[in-house]
Order: sequence, then C-alpha cells, then structure tokens
Amino acid sequence: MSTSRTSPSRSSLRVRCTALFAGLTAVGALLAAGTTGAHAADGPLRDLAAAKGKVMGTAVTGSKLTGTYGEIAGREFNALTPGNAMKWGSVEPVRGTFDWAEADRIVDFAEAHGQQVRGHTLVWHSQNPGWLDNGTWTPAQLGQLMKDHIATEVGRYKGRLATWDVVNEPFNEDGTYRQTLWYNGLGADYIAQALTAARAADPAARLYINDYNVEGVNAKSTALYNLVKSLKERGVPIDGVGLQAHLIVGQVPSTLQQNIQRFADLGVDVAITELDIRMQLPSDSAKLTRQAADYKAVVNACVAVARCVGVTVWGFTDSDSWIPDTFPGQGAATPYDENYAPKPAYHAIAEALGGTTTPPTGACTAAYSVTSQWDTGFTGQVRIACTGAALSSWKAGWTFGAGQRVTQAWNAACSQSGAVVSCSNASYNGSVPSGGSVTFGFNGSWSGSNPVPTVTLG
Ligand code: G2I
Repeated sequence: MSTSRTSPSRSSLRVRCTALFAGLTAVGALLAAGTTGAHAADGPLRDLAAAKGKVMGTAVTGSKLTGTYGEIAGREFNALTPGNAMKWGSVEPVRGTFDWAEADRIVDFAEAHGQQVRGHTLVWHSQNPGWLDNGTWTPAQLGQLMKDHIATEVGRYKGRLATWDVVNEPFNEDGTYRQTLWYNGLGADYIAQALTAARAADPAARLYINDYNVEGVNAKSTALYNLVKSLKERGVPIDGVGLQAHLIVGQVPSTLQQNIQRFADLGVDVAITELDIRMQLPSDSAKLTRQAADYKAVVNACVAVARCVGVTVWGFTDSDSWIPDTFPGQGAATPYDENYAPKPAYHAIAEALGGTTTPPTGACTAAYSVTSQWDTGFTGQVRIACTGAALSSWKAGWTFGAGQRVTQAWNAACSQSGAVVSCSNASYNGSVPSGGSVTFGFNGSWSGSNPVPTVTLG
C-alpha cells in the first residue's frame, strides 16, 4: 500500500481487494470472515480519473491535513481546493496584514502529493473581511482594491496553481446580477476587470466563473451562459465555468450533461467544483444507495463531455462538511462517513471513473475481521484468499479510523505509523496458491469505537 501518490497518472493496484464489514457488539463475540458483495475496484480515485484524463478533487481544511484525513486526501485525489483558506477574509483579515499560513500549507501539501490546486475564490460577496464590507469606497477605490487583491493573491502563487475561481456566485436565481459590493460599485463589468487582472497576475492559470444552481439548464445557468458567450466575444480572458453542484439526494438535474455540453460548445472548460449530495438525517441504506446513484450520474455526465475537466467534492468526509451547520437535520453528503469509511457513493464514483463493477477473474481478496474484543483490546485477523490467481509474497495494509493500534502480530510482520498499518508475509507464508488462503492475526488496542477498516492488498 502507499501513503502518498507522486503522480496523478500512477496506475492503480491490480489486485482486487475487499474488506469484511463486521460489526462487533458483544464482548468476546466471534465473527466469521467473508467478502463483501461486488463493487467497483477500490480506487485510488485519482488513478481512475487520471486514466480518463480527468481531475478528481476535494475541498480541504489545511489544519486537518495529517493522520487519516491527510492520508486519504493525498491518496485519493489529484486536486485540492482550499475550502476557506484562500478567501479574502482569511488572507487579509486586517487591511494590509496578510495570513497565508493555511493556504500555503495546502499548496505545499498538494505539491508534495503531485496534486493540482484550484484557487478559491478571489471576488465574492461572502467571507470578505469586515474592513472591506464595512468601508465606504468610491468606484475607483473599489476597483483598485479588487485589482490589488487579485494581483497580490494570484501573484503569490503564480505558476503553482492550475486554476482560479476568479468570480464566485455573480447571479441571482432568476438570472439577474446579484447586488453585491462589486456589482453595486462597479457594475457588471467588475467580472471582466477581475478576469483581466487575474490573467495579468498569472498567465498560466485557468480562469473560471463559479456558481451554484447552474448545473441544469435554467434561468440562472442561461444567464451564466450568455455572460460567458459575451466575454468570449469581447476577448475577455475566461477559460471555464464551475458548476458547484450542492445537490439533494434524488434531485440531480436531468439536463446536467446537456448543460455541460452547451458551455463546452462555447469553447470553455467546465468543472464540477463543489459536489456534495445531502440527505435528511439519519442516513439509511436506501438513501445511501440513492446517493451513490446520484454521485454516479454526476460523474458520468462529466466523463461524457470531453471539455468537462473533472469533479471536485466539497469535502470528502462527512466530518468535514458545511452541510450540517447550514441545513440543520441534513448531512451525510460526502463520499466517506465521519469515521473515514468509504460509503456507497465512493464506489459509485470509482465505477463512473471506469473502475470495474465485478471482481475480475483471477483475484486475491483480503478480509479483515475482529474475532474478539474486550474493554481496551481486541484480536483481529486478515484472511488472504486467491481464486484463479496466486501470490508469491504479499503485503496487506489499512488505515484505522478511530485511533486503534496494533500491539502484536503473528504470521505476518506488521508496523504502524500514525493510523496506517502495513503488514507483510512471514518467511513461511508468502505463497498463496490459487484456491488457497493464508491468515494472520494481531492484537490491538481501541477506545470509543472499533470500526473495521478497508484492507488494501499489494
Ligand atoms: O457554502 C458552501 C459553499 C458555496 N460555494 C462557495 C464556497 O466557498 C462555500 O463554502 C463554504 C465553506 O465550506 C464553509 O466552511 O463557505 C462557507 C461560508 O459561506 C463556509 O462556512 C464558514 C462558516 O460560515 C464560518 O462560521 C466558519 O468560521 O466556515 C468558516 C470556517 O470554518
């Protein structure tokens, strides 16, 4: 298993891996090992996306990029968007006093993991610093503030960011311009001015306008379409449109692909920039299955249009999502649960990106099970079994989701770094013939909960 990826094009593991989802409630209960039903070959999503020439990104919180969160962010995605760290209010809370710490951390992490960065966002009506929102500005002053901000922020990361969401959310639902600081002070031309300033500050960055509720064909997306068309006709630098895609389970717009296509036909790129699909809590398997189908439909629509460059999820785990704070009672909107276990949505994304939906013939699987558990400890085992394939040596790895630690192992050599466990065969059990299996065991410590991780076989 790997803890980081260095290139989006690195190929995915060829050995099919499965994990047993075993719930353990009674102390000392024994669970039989088995395999899960067929689902897509487990990612990494970034490799599947790269093989299709697409970006698979996630919004991230810079301070969380360690441990399991950092491991998944680095392993599964080939692009990062700072969820908040590059907004004006974050980088210049006091006029002339800048704080780039979290933004820098994300860009550094991305570079260390061979990932693109999508800068988000330069000109918006929200999350601006108080001094800007509450100031009294002449149009000339406002225009200068905007241009200076763009020159400073885009200039700081010149050559390092692939993309900028230059203008965010300029439209009302009916397709009229949103009355904002920028529109009210500078008129609709603030958009062209912002794009022009961004191009000057980093000629290599792809420049986008980004909005929500513009995924299907509707009044708002048509206003965006007309704007992009006229900007192109005027020679204003515009490279793409971002469809945020903050969606609700069961409500993926039926015109999504058609809408992506009409923007593409204007000669701009399209990106799904902030995908999440929320539901009324609590989640249940029917809702998660529906959500998976919805995720698949969105990714399929992007895959179907050459100029759709990719999909970014707005947080990859339910523990790092804006939904519960903003829509009380709703949530479970991302592809991983709060304990970093991949949900059906994760496998649906993998399938849409070309992962196989049935186990290939000739495969080895790894099944993790907890065989006994007591107050602070447990015994676990991993069974590696091959059908129509054989191994001469093996490595099995996983990431604990709840602070568990391996304290002792037998029939394998195991080590743990942070939450990441790596085990390899002992001298006497590396070979697994077709139709055969080997099992190794371990003792571990746990507290709070002891969720079953997904085992990767390599
Ligand atoms: O609102 C969802 C997204 C819509 N499109 C533009 C995105 O930039 C926007 O992201 C969200 C962030 O995910 C939230 O995390 O933007 C929100 C603000 O409009 C962010 O929420 C803010 C909270 O309102 C603050 O109280 C909090 O201090 O996040 C801040 C940092 O956690």
